[in-house]
Amino acid sequence: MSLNYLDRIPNNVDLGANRALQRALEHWQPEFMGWWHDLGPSDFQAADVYLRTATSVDSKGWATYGFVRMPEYRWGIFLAEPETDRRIGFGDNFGKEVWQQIPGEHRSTLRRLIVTQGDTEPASVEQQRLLGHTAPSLYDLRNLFQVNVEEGRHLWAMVYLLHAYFGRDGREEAEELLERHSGDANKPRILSTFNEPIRDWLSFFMFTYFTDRDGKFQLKSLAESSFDPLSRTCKFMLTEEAHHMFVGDTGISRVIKRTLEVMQELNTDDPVAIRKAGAIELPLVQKYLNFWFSSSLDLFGGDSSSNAASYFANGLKGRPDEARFEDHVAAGLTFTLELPDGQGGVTNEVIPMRNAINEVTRDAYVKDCELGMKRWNKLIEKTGHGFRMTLPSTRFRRTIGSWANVPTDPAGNPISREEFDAHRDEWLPTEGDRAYIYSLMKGVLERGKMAAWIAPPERGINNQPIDFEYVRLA
Ligand code: BYC
Repeated sequence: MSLNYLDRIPNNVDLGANRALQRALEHWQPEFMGWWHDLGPSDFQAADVYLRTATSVDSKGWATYGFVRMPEYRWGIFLAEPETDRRIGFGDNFGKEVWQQIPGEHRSTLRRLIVTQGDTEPASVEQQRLLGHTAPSLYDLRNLFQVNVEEGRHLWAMVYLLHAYFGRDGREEAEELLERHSGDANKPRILSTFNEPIRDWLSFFMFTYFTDRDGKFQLKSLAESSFDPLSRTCKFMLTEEAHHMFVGDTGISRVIKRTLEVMQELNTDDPVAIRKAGAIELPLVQKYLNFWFSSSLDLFGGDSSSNAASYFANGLKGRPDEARFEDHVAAGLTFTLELPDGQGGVTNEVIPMRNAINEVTRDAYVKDCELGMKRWNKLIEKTGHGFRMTLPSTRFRRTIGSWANVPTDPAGNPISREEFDAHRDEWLPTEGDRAYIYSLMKGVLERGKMAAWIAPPERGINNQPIDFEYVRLA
């Protein structure tokens, strides 16, 4: 299924055959470009960036690399290949044919899910828009822009669905996706994490590790949808998403690696000495991790959710990798939640499995997050230092679900508000910590150079050397 790059909007959905849809999307295109210009990466629009562009939806060899100016990136509509005789994989309609059109009774719910997904994509670009100026190297600058253009493409993916399947309402929602803005007091983005500012690269790496990984799990759940165009759209988005998490994973590894080098050179783990040498002490990396992990956990919604139960029952949104479960109907199953008992303790509550789908997804996410800890701790272990990176408990610093606003320590033990406040600065970045991280953020945009707070990557992009001129500044 080849991608048509001759059309104004590249696509593999035979857009040219549906003139009305094509016209509507061509009308939205300049609005998107206006948004990109105003709220996309600040400056660098005239720079030539070594970007990958999708050329096929096959998982092998699906992209080419070349120098592109960001405004000339070909944002397009690409769906994974249709699966022959695909059947509904879960819920009350298990085994029936998937839908190529939306059943009327599910229209508003599906629209809401697609809008929520779509809203996060431009939000992340807005959050990251100033980072280019403080990139630690040209390699990192290129990765930032790769992530940004692809989040822009993911917005296109959702806007296509809105335009193609939701008529006038969908077109209005597509406009509003460009009208809400991250952190805007009057028109904020829908989900909490996407209104958090990202002013430094440590936060960027944490965001791409933890928040993009929520994206992975949400897309996996939506890829199970009975609404086949949504499923195919999300499948291809997942192919692109992998690089974003790679940026986070390797970014955090490189920060830790550099800190370990400094600790070895100075033979100390004294934060003052490490900061003096311009690196980031490991407990501070842990505080940033605590912040972004807990914020990203909220993105899975409440632990007991009737919304999630009805998405599942109706086949709109499943569990990630539904095939790995034995019972795809999950009607009689239960799940045991650990809840605060309101008196400083913990109590168990058994709820129907379908109501616990958000929790099941969150559990899978937490397991995936743990893989990074293992890798990073291996790096630390090798140098003989005793510090270990750990994921805080899923109860820690939550604002959504049963543990919302229940003070706990990072291990998840309920504590008093006073105790939490007394320890807060040990667990989460302080203003002073943020100011220190911010003081390190000075753009290093000379070819082959790297900021002192981060180690070089192990390899370059697409077999290019690390000191390749990944961005040719104008
Ligand atoms: N902030 O039943 P509940 C990505 C709302 S990231 C604010 O507990 P439900 C990306 C909820 O909307 C992936 N509000 O939860 C990453 C509901 O509101 P209403 C994005 C929140 O509905 C990096 C109420 O609380 N994709 O792709 O089961 C860069 C009660 O809801 C939050 C999706 O999220 C929150 N954190 O699940 C770029 C997939 N959490 O209805 C991109 C689509 C919950 O009472 N979205 N609420 O007004 C969904 O599947 C669901 O909407 C959620 C919530 C999983 C988010």
